[in-house]
Amino acid sequence: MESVKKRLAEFSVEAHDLYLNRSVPYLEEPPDPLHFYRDWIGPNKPCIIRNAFSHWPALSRWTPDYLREKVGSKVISVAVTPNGYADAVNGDRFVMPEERRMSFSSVLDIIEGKVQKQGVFYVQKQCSNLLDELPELTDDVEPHVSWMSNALGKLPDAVNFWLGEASAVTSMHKDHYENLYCVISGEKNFILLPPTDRPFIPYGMYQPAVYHQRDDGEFEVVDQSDSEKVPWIPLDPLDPDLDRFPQYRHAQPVHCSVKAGEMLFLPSLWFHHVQQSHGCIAVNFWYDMEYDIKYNYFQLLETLSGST
Ligand SMILES: O=C(O)CCC(=O)C(=O)O
Repeated sequence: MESVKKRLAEFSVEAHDLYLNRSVPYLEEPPDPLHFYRDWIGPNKPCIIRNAFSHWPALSRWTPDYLREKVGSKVISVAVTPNGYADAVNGDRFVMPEERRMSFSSVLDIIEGKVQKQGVFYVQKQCSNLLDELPELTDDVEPHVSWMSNALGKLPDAVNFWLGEASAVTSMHKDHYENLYCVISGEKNFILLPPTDRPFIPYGMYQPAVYHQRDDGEFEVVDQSDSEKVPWIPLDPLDPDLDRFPQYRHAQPVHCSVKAGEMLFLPSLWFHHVQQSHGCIAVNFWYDMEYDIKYNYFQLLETLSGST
């Protein structure tokens, strides 16, 4: 067991020595599909692309006034939590947000501080909430990113809209998507860890539960007793508990800030933790990854990491 652990630690060091960058590099213009595939998707390395969507009307149009006029009366799903942590470990539970149906303008009222409400509000429904819940806004962006669709030979599985308060946090996790994350206004702060750091990232099994705000305003945690336990990461990279998770000492997180007009390429299987400036608006594209040898090797790494 100790020799597997040692080899896994060397494996991560080797990845850093061979191909990983210490910070996230910038491209100053949108790439062509072949170059992007060769330099970033294939090697599974993140980068920030500038001037990739400067032609989107959303960049200048998406002010609170415009959004109120265009979609203010639309009812959308909003994640509400007591502490900003939706889909995160809380004690021995994996707690999901209360999904509340609200008009877009009432979300803006909260974000703009016109109305005070208990809890933290985050429009983060995913599963293509831009196309499904706010189709009126799609003309202000694009339904896909042509060079990425060409590079991968497919269209995105989802186009998501994100709008939230400063205290809304996305806890550390990974996805099976090649993710193009476009910040329209404000700023997003990502902590990224490569898949090769998997041996240092702790997982536990947690009972799923959801927050529910009672009539007196307090939040309670309601178990989803008919759901099986789910694997999730209990570690907070902002304040890692190294006594509990000493292996995390070896991880090499990379921090990056993605500003309005910039697009982060967040490759599949990279672990990420996300924070934002208050009222930040973003749109992202999830392209399903190829379930090729990279995925296959990662599954092996998962198994080995879990068994040490
Ligand atoms: O913006 C966020 O809060 C989270 C984004 C994310 O986790 C994703 O796109 O996979």
